[in-house]
Amino acid sequence: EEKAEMEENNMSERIIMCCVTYNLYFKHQHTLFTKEQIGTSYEGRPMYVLKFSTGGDKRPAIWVDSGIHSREWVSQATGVWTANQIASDYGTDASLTSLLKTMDIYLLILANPDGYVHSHTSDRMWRKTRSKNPGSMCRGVDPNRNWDAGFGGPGASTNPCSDSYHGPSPHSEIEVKNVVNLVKNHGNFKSFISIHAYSQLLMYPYGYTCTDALHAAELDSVGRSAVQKLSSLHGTTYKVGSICKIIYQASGGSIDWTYNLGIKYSFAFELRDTGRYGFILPANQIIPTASETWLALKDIMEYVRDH
Ligand code: ING
Ligand code: ZN
Repeated sequence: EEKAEMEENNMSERIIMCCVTYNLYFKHQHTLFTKEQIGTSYEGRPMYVLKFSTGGDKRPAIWVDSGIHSREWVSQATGVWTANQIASDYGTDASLTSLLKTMDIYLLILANPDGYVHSHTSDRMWRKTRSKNPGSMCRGVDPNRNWDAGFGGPGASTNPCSDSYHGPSPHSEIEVKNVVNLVKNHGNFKSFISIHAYSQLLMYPYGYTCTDALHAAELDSVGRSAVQKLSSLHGTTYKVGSICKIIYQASGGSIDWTYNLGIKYSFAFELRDTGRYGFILPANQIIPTASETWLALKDIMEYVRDH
């Protein structure tokens, strides 16, 4: 009976993106989200972004991506969980509902689909894209060293066999280019959040330099508020700081590029854990990780809405 009622009242859409299939259910009559193709990957997989919107035209928006590094599996899993959470919380969660009255949320769950497939089929520790490197036997470019922000500087490798190979030129990777095109065409992103694992960090620009970003103090306080919310659920502790100061110098990262483009609230998460399991995080930590992260995401989104 309950099931019949669900089918009657709820709209749903089945989303299939290479190895990820999920159903989003939502309890209201208008369409809360659309699935937009932003391009295809190197190996030809369609790349879809979910756009959560209640109307308007290019409303101020928040970007969230997961899975830019394929082996960081809790990232993609958190992306899927978050999509479902937005769809089911809309209309009941006051904060999310008010946010979606004035802003849109874009969610790219699989920022590196070819790598993700490869990490399932051949090499669990695969991080990069799967593009061919002319003159080398090694494949792939680090999609988080490929952005046009300090490109080719410290913390990126010139060696195609390295896990942090920056690639032949900025935005050489089609997966990166697809996001660059969408962000530039849209022109109204207020926040850009990229989800990695692991280390339990919430980071802001810069990665390519240890010099403070203009808004470092504000970003630090937004970050500290967000991780306080995150910790309130299961007691997970996070550190907050600039990429360069808190993890390592890394050039060509996505959030440095978006920050320099003018998207002030650019952040990157490193989800659980701190290294006990690392990339091979046990499945029973997926939902606790995603749910605590959601509290931080919502806190950032509320701040962005109000500023
Ligand atoms: N960490 C990130 C990396 O690409 C990072 C850290 C984030 C660097 C944002 C630059 C910009 O190395 C992981 N785990 O991939
Ligand atoms: Zn990563």
